[in-house]
Amino acid sequence: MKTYYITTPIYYVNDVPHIGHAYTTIAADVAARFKRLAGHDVFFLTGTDEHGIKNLRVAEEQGVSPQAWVDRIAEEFRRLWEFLHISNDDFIRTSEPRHKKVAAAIFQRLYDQGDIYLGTYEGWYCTACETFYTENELGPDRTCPVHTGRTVEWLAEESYLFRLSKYGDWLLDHIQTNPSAVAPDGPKNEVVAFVRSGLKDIAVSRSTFAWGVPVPFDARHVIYVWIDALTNYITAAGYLDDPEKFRRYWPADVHLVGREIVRFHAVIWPIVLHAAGIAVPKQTFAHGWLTFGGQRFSKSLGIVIDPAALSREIAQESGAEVGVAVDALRYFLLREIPFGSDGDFNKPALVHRFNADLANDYGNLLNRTLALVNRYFRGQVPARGPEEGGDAALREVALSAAGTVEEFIDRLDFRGALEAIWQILGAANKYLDGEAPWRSLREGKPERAGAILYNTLEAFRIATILLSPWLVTATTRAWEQLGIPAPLAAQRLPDASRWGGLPAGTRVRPGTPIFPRIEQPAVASRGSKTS
Ligand code: ME8
Repeated sequence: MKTYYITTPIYYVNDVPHIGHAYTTIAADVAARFKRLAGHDVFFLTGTDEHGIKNLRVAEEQGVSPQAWVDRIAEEFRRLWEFLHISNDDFIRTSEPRHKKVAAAIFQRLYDQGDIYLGTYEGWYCTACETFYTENELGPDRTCPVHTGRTVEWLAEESYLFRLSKYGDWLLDHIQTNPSAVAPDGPKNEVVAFVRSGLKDIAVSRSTFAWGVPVPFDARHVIYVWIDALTNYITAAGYLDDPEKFRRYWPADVHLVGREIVRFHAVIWPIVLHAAGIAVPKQTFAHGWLTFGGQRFSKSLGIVIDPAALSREIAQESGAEVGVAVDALRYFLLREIPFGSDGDFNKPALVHRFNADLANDYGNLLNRTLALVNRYFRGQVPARGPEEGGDAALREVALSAAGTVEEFIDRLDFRGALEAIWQILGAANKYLDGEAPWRSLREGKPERAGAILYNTLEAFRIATILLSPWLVTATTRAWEQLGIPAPLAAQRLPDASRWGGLPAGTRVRPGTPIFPRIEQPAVASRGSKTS
């Protein structure tokens, strides 16, 4: 069985999660669910990055111990992921013993072989990024290049340094021979240019605070939070504790990250692994940045979107169940913004997608078809009948579109995948309108009417299986209404690649609309900006 190991960044616990964190995690979840559907043995990892000055300072501000603080916020992340239907197989916290052991072992190994040495590090440090910058990387007035307006601090301290400089040529060669090691092209070119400009050794320990993994051979230092954090990906895969598991899942297929942390993942991390004699991940994929009104999410500016509150709001405005509203958010984020590009979050655009795509194209297709089956066929799926009219064309569109979805997912092109599924729904809606089973009924041709309803439902069945990674609750409800006895969770990709899988005679169970329309004036405007 093929394996698929996908990760999200482990998030800092300096604050509660927001929609930016949810964006990455939902994307990883959809890929993980799709790969399970495709029959892969999937390992999907997320977690929290709990050490370092950034987390420590917040705990101090709150007047609690760092451990108490990180326990509290890690729990918030866990709860949010459950609410958003995230199907992670593990949740790693860097304060766990299993992880500290691995971080220390890697550090020791690099030290033993001479790749880590004691020196002094001086430079401009941004505590929000937990990273040093050179003078010419800084913004105006010595501010952080990532955190606009934030002043950096000059730090000079005794520190262990890692010989990053030794491995630049190896990395360039690695990226050249593995063209998909970093994707998409923008971040990849940025990484290559950065490595070409010459890598400097980096500080990999801190000695001015103690909230971290102690350097195993020098208790005055803790391991730099980024080295600590990156090793989470091998800890959870069983690096020290479970060699069999590690062989099975490592190297990871994809590290999904936001663009601002691509250098850590695509420069430092592969070099650390390579130096330590461990295989490097197959790909780091950097997606775009989500903004609101063109601005970064920022608590101080009052720009925060809580995905749980937003989902509840959508549920209330539409009358849909909360799980279905969560599905709409999952769908919207991955449909509206091409994955890899930046995009602005916009509620009217979400409402528009909810009504046009989910309520109309998907939900209403089911409602109107099942209503006819109920009324004219005693609630039982009619026989398929011989192919005529637009039948073969619908079948061909559905099967050929279904056949492309996995390739889109392999490229993390979620929008492309959804557009392919929408070709099926678009064709089915057009088919139902064009073939007009109500006309066949009027003309006294109930078999033909039955065949048209069969084909429509069959296209709907295929779309439902394919959509299940995005619309976790809604597709389950749709499947219940279709009445197919085998559970949706037991369906695999081949079930969406054959025509005729819907058993004639199945007793359908029409229910209330899964996506009731959101009635509000705002739906007319569609200002979502993508770039
Ligand atoms: O960087 N748009 O943690 P972090 C898109 N602990 N994605 C966003 C986003 C936004 N506005 N805001 C956050 C760290 N993200 C480190 C990672 S990994 C070994 C250590 C997502 O809490 C995106 O994935 O700052 C980004 O890279 C990540 O959250 C940063 O989370």
